[in-house]
Amino acid sequence: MNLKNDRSGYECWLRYSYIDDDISRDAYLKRCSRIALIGESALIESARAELKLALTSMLGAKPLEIGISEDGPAIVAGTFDSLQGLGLGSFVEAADIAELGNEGYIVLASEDGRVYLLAETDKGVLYAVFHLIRMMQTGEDIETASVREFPRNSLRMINHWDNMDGSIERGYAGRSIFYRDSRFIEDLSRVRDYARLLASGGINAVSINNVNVHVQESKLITEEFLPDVAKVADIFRGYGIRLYLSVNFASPIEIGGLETADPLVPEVRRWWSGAAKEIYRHIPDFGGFVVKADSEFRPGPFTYGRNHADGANMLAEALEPYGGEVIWRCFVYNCLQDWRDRSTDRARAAYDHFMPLDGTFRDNVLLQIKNGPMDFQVREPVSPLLGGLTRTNQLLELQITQEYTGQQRHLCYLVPQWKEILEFDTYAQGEHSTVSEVASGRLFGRKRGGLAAVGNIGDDMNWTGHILAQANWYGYARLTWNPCLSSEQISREWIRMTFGQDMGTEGIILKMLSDSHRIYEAYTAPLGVGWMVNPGHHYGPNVDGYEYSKWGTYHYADRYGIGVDRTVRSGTGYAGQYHSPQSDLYESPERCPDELLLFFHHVSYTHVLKSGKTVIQHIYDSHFNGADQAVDLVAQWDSIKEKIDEGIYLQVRERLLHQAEHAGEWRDIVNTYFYRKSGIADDYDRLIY
Ligand code: GCV
Repeated sequence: MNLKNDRSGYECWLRYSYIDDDISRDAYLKRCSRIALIGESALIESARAELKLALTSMLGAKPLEIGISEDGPAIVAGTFDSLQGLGLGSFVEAADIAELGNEGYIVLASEDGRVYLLAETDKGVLYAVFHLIRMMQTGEDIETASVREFPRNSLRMINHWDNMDGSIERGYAGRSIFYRDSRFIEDLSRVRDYARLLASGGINAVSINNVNVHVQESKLITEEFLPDVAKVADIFRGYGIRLYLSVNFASPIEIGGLETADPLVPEVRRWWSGAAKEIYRHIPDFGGFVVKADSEFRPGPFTYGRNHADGANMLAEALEPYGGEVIWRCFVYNCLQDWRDRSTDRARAAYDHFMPLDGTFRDNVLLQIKNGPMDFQVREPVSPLLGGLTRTNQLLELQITQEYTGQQRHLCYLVPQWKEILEFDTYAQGEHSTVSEVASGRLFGRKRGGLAAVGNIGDDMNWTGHILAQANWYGYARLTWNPCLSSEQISREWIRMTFGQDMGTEGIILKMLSDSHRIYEAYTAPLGVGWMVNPGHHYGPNVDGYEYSKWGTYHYADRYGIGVDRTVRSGTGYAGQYHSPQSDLYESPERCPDELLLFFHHVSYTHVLKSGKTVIQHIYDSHFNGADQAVDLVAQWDSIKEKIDEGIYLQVRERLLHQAEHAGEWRDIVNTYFYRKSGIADDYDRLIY
């Protein structure tokens, strides 16, 4: 792959375009035409290769490698230990070093013309290299650089839902970059580029197979595939990323030949210990297991009358001697519900299952909790389990792949949604108990914690299908490192790194990204009710698609009104799973935020929202406006046509045109459905069928 000349979008935000502006380029050249990297690890090699690639490409001259003892301007990179002789003590205090931890770093411009990239570990040095490159890509001044950075989350993970036949569950950008025809792909160069992109944003963990672990994938932990898994792990290791595997809870039966997978049976425990030993023989720094158990027909401890702590702890015990961990998913609910049964509420399920187990999990278990109680809808409340649990390690699960948010055919920038989630106050320990503090582990003084998200990449040349969906991938990575970054800052970085530094272009793309989630929400399911999609593949409007199904996802629309009563007073009681004052807010139809009204309440179409509109008029207005705004996205993109490489311009345009048309379909189907149900006309007499 010739990265430099490629205009397909393959390079993503590591495009390293030549810096045209002479003044900036000269300023960078002054300090960056010579480099000295100390150390010999794979991580340092990655740092060296990246620095050379970036500098050569951006500055138009290959940097000269010099020895550490040579004087004069240069980039000097290494660990504090390796650079000890350089007398850095004056600007690096021992206390600073401790705070940086083993992934943090310093980027420091000194008076002698050098830029120091310093860290406790080689991994930190690699992150510092990516930071310096980003500064140059975004036009920052490095003359006065004085940066101290460390990640706010210890685990910063991407989950792949890739199957070994090459398919990707909920994948919208081609086939797997890891597997084809039930084997590993031999040429792993794409995996290396993937690792570079991940490391540049600070991702430090990946699981490489679907949580729905089928027959072939169950064998990933066996001798048949471990040598291949180890090769992938080697590549990731060079970029500071630990590899995890999703495992099948019934493995002792399915690949071990035992008669049971009961977690309390000694033979089963021995089997898992043996499996762990074998894995670590191949991959000494193996991260651990991701487990979907007793969920959507996957096997789990319930079969044996055991609970999730029994299951998770058994696996944790097997991994513990090697430093591995178990990431146990909380997406557990009854997926065989009878739609006639109004007393069961899927939204309650995770909390009901896991709260009684709080404090019973081993220290190397993390419970992975989806951001909402249902399933990655465009709007859901935050899961009350986040901040409900206080004595258990937690990991927030997000979805980068756009299963319910337009499947990478619609533009839907998710960083604003993720920011809202991270900033949500759980009140678990009074005010300011944000999800961000809960997930990192800080709120409860826990060492483990962080974020995991389902990846959105495949083997499409541009990785994500929709090039603008690369912003979700980048944005997620940046938020794992620092959840305090604003959506705007992340967007601006991404735009500059991807499209260059033209202010006009930046302004337009920033607006498109920033508005896109609200636009998507406006023309799809209203007021937090969710689920009005075609069953199975989840694309396109179908208001009753899930209404009479077994999945527990209903809106209960009739001719009078719509919504799910989840109040304590008269409904399923779900609102009571939150700490006060959030529980009080959600309990009250008057105080509940408009955008979640139908998630918590069943109201009449004439109910007046805080906005002053009736529910029915809101549905009409938001669908008309949202669809109009989707059309306008095309015009906005067209306005910067001259500034964008033609190939990329056309790829995005094709998606935006589809989105505009499909938004019209959403508008017409949803509006028509509610007009026919309610019999209430639109105040503005617009066309409803
Ligand atoms: C991997 C949703 C998706 C499934 C997915 C599941 C999960 O139900 O539609 O494809 O399965 O979530 O998160 O386990």
